[in-house]
Amino acid sequence: MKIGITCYPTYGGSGVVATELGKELASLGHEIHFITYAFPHRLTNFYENIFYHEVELSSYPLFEHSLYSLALTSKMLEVTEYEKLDLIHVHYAIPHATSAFLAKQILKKNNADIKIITTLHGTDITLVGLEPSFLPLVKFSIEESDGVTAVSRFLKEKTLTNYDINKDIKVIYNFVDTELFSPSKNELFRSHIAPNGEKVMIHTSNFRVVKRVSDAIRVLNEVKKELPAKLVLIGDGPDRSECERLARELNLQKDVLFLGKQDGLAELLNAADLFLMPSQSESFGLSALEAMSCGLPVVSSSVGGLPELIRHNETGYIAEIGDINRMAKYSVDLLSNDKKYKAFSENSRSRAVNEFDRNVIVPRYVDYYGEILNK
Ligand code: GMT
Repeated sequence: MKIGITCYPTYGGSGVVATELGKELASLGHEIHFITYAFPHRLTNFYENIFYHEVELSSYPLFEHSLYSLALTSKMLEVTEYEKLDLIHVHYAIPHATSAFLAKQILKKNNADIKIITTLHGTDITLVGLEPSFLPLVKFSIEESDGVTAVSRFLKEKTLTNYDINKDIKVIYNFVDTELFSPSKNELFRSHIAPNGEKVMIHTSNFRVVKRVSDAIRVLNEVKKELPAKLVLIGDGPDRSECERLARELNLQKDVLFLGKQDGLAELLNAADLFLMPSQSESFGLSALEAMSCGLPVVSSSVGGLPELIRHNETGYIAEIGDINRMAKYSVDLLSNDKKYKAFSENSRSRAVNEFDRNVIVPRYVDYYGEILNK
């Protein structure tokens, strides 16, 4: 198949899923064309059958604001016509699904066709898409897509009810490369961050308010009352300064390590014991899956699709959103009981390998493409 992929190419789970999917599809022999405004950051090597088409933004003086959605449509049209694409798979509804719809209409006028598949990832449905000005547009773009997938049952249900949509939405969970994200203790980094044998908790995110990173810091504060511990925070974003302020206020500046944006995530996860995900909204939780694949149990909030990923009392623990004391109690419970910790760690790894490995999930996308193309 010849497949166009559009996504947000820089940091963020939807871009990671889209790029890793493109790499997997290419390794299965499909021809992949990324149509985005920047080079996807997870495309680290040269791949024979992966092509990149940059969406160019014109800077005509009259256009005070960038016309990205229209520029994207134009690029989709150009690539579809010249590369003879079979389908375009857009990740994150806004504005990608709308741009793709427009491209499809223009192609129709020229007696050509393209199938559009939209994957819903999270805040495109639960936050931004619900803004009154966007809602009708998002609803329309979903309804007009030839195929729609959602990354959890939770997100599918939210879409159907919040947008009053009557459409078949296929749930395809996030996936992970369990060979890359595999347990392999990183003693060197660990000795650097926890020189006195402290337990290490870790969290990675884009530091948006919905991630509630400050809860992770408060959890550390409680855990430290029971055992020596450190917290590693990876990523950057709008809430980081507030988190740094909180760490100072709680006198935790030596115990919370802000590492900023990092590559080599698997190595960093392997220097930690436990992953914290206290989010306010999380349609799946890709970063928690990557941690589980490295054998880290997860302590999370009970929101969104997290209960579809994390098995309470088996691969980790789930607490009410904002319930710092309970999250801390669960963390201490795991970090102070070697036998229990080992069992949870093995369960996490097995669940990642058996249920969410790339070889389990990617064929579901391929089958779905076939289904939509044959419709
Ligand atoms: O929806 C977002 O906030 C953006 C998106 C991203 O690009 O980071 O994240 C979502 O997509 C991921 C991949 O499918 C999911 O694993 C995340 O749970 C989801 N984030 C939220 O729902 C907050």
